[in-house]
Amino acid sequence: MSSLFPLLFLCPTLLIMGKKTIPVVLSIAGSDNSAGAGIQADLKTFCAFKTYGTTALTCIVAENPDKVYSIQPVHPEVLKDQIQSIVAFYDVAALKTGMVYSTAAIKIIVTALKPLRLPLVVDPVLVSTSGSFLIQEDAAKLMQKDLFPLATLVTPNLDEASFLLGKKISNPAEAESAVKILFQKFKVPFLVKGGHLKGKIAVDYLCAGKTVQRFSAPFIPRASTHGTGCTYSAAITCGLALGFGLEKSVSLAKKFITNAIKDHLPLSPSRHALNHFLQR
Ligand code: PXL
Repeated sequence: MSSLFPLLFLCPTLLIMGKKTIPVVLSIAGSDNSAGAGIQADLKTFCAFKTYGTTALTCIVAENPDKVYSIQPVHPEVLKDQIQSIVAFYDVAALKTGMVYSTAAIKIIVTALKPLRLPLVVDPVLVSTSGSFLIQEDAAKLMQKDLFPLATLVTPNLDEASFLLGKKISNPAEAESAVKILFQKFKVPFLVKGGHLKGKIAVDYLCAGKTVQRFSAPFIPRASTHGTGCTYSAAITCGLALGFGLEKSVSLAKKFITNAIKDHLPLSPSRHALNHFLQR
């Protein structure tokens, strides 16, 4: 016990009775039964970061990486109970939202999260990699008005950033200027993911104040991209839950998503998936 004492003194919040506690994270998102994106991707990422992942389902999507077959929203009262059951029982360290889909879901989420004031990563999911809309039109507006103000970070890809700005982003300079405009417009930190610009390096742009920080990694061509946005935002959520600041959380998550793409899992000779087995 005496040898444990200095450790207990150094990390009082991490150690209870000599055992390290594990941060609890919550994902409020849709189910992707093909398990590359959505809640399934989030849970795999939460495991890789050694956090305890919990979920609140907004909708059930029947899909594979090629095609969305159908979307069934979860009843708003059931969504509300899922969130309440978690926050009433666990000390949630950080959370994320993914596919929210409807205005009814957004209203429930905003009402539940507002009083909690927890670190929140909002992945503004609009369209699937296969090209289907994953949000209703009025919900896309309400998400900006009511959910964005609660965010610690909003993580649009280029298409989502273009939609939020009402202007196409087609080169790195435009992506860098977009992140500044989005930060000024919504007054919360933004990470614009430039991966889809398809140069030799994939650069993401973070603006949380006056300056823009760049996060670069080699662009990996011809690899699975289904679920990269979900995985990336889940990884950032883990960083925040583990006590890292915003920049460090993004840089850890960027490393994780880059490796998950690079070391993708061959499911068959022609199909592959992100590798969530990697440790952060
Ligand atoms: O990658 C976006 C996304 C998010 N959430 C769910 C999805 C998808 C893509 O298909 O199914 C549930």
